[in-house]
Amino acid sequence: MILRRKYLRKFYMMRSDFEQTLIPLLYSALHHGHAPSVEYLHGKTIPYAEQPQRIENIRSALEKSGLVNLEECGDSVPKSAILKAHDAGMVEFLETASDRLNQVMHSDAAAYRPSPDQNYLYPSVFPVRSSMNRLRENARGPHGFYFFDTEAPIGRETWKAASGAASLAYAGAELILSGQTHVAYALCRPPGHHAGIDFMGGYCYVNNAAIAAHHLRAAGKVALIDIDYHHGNGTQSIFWEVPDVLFISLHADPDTDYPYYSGYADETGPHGTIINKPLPPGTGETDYLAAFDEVTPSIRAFEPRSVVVSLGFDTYQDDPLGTFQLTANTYHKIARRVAAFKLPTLLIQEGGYAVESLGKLAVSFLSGFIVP
Ligand code: Q9C
Ligand code: ZN
Repeated sequence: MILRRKYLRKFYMMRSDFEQTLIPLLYSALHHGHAPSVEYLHGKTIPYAEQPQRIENIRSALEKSGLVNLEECGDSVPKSAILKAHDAGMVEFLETASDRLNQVMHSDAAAYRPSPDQNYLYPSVFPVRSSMNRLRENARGPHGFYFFDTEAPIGRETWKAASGAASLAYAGAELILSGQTHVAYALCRPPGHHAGIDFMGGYCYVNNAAIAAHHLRAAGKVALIDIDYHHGNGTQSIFWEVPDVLFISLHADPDTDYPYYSGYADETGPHGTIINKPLPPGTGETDYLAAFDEVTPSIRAFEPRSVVVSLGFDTYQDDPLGTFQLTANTYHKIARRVAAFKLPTLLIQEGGYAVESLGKLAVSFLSGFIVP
């Protein structure tokens, strides 16, 4: 990202109380290259919920709100920063599968494609690592090795989009490390929190929040607060053994909700730096904020030097994937709580599928960081 000095002087003059006038909004048009049309549910195809318009609606609402200053970024994340969060084999698989899509879609390619006009590779057979763990270089299997579900199809531009999203997260961390801002919002798409060390799924390929948090470790301990509706299983895997990153996730109970096989309260990690708060289906504002307030003392006690928020809006009452009943105003209240830490804070876009409402939810959230 290129920072213009004039612009920095103009917009990022810090106020002593850690609040500021305009929040940098990091955006890249690269996300448009990644747009699968369908996902699979119970043997049928349904429209792919994670669509480009999500980000465009958030961007236009925030621009109209006057809360942000848009900063367009290119694909600038160093490979070494991605490799702090991910297995090199997985990253190479993603990159080369995107580059060589027609070749990897071999003779039974049709079996992996929803329709002939959709050039996306859908994985279909997944190894249980303990007993199925061979991936030979020339293997022409069903592309499932690095996946845990069918919901992260790979198209020709998927790597570019994912790497573009990671670039926004990385650029946001850079802005914070350089002291030029105390709050930044990275409009990442595709999202990242289901992408783990060596697995992808749930619309996620590269873990944007984890890449940012790894970078922010340079300035000290990091608290990564995941408020997406779904458990951040990928982020949890990446920081499981990392003692200077506290991972806190509030999400729908895995007994009833995706990703089902992680996110229980007894998953605390070898250093006690993982905090999972599973919440029952239908959770509303009062119970949600009470759960948030319960984890606040642990966050303060950890004494982080910065905060990353995995910001999903699929906890909204009208979200088609979630069951929670948060209102637009709830996001303002959550943001006030995050702002109250008075720490440099990087917001990373995760899920949220009530496409027409996302703009107002983002405006409500960001308004919590602005002094009235
Ligand atoms: N029947 C994010 O919000 N669909 N990913 C679950 C279960 C996958 C959500 C369908 C939801 C993934 C970033
Ligand atoms: Zn989600």
